[in-house]
Amino acid sequence: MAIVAYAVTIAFGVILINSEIPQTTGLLYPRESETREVRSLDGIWNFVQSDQYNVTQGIRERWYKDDLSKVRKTIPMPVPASYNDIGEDAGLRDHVGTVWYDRRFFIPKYWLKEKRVWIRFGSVHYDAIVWVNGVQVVKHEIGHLPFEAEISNNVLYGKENLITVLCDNALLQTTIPQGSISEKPTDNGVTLIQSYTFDFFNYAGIHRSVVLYTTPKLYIEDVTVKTDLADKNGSVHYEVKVNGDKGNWLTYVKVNLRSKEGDIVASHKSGPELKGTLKVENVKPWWPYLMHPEYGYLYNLEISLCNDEQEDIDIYRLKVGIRTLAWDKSSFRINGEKVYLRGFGRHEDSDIRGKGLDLALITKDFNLIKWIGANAYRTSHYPYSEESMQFADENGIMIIDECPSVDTDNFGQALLDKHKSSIEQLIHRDRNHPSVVMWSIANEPRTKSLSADSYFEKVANFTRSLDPTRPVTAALNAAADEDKAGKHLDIISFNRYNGWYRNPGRLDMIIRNVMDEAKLWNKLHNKPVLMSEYGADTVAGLHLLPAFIWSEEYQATLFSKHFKAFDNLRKVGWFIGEFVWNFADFKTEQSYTRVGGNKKGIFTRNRQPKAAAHLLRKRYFGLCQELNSSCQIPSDLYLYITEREHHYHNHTEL
Ligand code: BDP
Repeated sequence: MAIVAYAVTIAFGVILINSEIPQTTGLLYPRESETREVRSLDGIWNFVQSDQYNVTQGIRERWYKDDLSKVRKTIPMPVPASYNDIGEDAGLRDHVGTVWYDRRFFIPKYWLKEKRVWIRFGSVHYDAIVWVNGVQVVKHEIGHLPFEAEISNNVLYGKENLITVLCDNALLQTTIPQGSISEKPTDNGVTLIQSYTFDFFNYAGIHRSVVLYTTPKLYIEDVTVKTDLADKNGSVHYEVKVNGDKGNWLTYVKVNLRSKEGDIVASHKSGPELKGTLKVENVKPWWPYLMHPEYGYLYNLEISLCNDEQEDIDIYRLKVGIRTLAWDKSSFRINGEKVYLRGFGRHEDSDIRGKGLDLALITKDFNLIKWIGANAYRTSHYPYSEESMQFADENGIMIIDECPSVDTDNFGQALLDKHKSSIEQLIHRDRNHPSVVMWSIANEPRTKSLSADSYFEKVANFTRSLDPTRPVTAALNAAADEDKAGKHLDIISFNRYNGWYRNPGRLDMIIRNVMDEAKLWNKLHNKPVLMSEYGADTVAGLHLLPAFIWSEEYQATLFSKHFKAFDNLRKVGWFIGEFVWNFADFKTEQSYTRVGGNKKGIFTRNRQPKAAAHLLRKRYFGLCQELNSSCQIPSDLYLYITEREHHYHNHTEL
């Protein structure tokens, strides 16, 4: 936004806790209830690109005061979707700077009398200003995170209301993630080029759903849930915040916890402090996929706001998984049992829609994750949609939840504030999800300098201060003995491309290198270690024997070398997980190292398996069978896995 020179974002619904970091309030996932309505504004909007050398023109000329079509020729643009791949024009794909969206909507009369009306965006990348009927209602910076505004006083009955959104994709040295913009001569004059070091396409636009929703005038603004387990008993500690005029009445909440079947298993009536604990006998804990026959068990927490005069002033429901997390120098435990994480780094990415929310894609991806026997993934390199977090809860998939900091460098106060803000917003959004088992505060930050040392100390401590119930990690890639951030983390994650960027073609150097590096990280920090990225670009259908880089054979062999290293490391105790890079092929900026994008997926971009996917499936179900007594393996894998088991127990060399 430096081009546009917008002021620091302090969105509606955000107050300052100290001079730097805004504290998010509200933003509960919009759910219908007896007291709330949700209306989607998804669909086709009108869209205009600004002139890259005149990005403030629309603001100066107040394009938000009336339909965009009155000032410019608009094109239809789907919401949610990235705008980049919708057209046939490289100018749209590579646009740098601002774009405008608008559409109109009606509201029913009773909304104005009885309700508060809200507008909520699941995410707009990278930052946004929103006007309703020509009045600015919210500004928000940092993609992949939701924001909202109350618009009760901005909407009208008896007229089609206008909503206008300005979105800017410009990344600078003080944005999260960072980028830079430079001017380059072209055949026709000059142009602005956006550069960034991270390895995924800087898709932009209204990426997730836009909804109007209503709450009562006095409403449940926020709910925080923490859970505990002791023997067969579970506890759910809840805390509710309300907003609005309480009058002279004493306000309290009635809370019911319902089983999956809908039966009330615990109830509580709070005092005026609106918090309390529900005790659940014979609890069904939330377990990761394949760790228990009934994995991903969720209760339904039903909160009803009442006062002495009126019941059910507002009702909000939230799914709750009861589980505990614990970690020490050598293990990571869930419900007291050691966990070995097996999964992926991923991207929100697909053909045409880019990073736009796509429920068909999310559903397919979770089906593939379960097909392959994974139990975890990292939301590399930014927060994923709220809908996918709900899927993870339901399916028992553990999430390492990453903020949008990638390749962080040039550390300064402005960057630190924004980095902290991205973590604050992420934790606010995701703290109630049982699937979230770790916070990742960065991917491949440049951590060799002293300034990185104090920067990451602050970021890690800030994260812990907001949520001490989950460990803090970061996907590191500096050499272990040069890195200055690892000591501030609870769990060490490291990315390394043995046999690819390092010693390409040398499949015979992988096992030793992976083991040596993991051991060094552990020796230096005495903390659990996991490998958060390894892999090889692979063109689906390219077969070369003996294995040669870019072929399916090479990816599969590189994986099996890593598996051997991981099996050796698992025996020493503190090695707690393996994550393939990447789940699926994805789009990047143009470069001669990328054939139509990054091809390290084990699935193609349209989610078809490469040979390595079948191998990984055997690996992940094999691990499951070895580590979890209740693991059910698919019948087509039975023979292979029983043989592997036999092999594992008879070969114990380190
Ligand atoms: C790692 C990055 C990841 C890249 C990957 C690669 O964390 O974002 O996509 O390398 O180059 O360094 O494939």
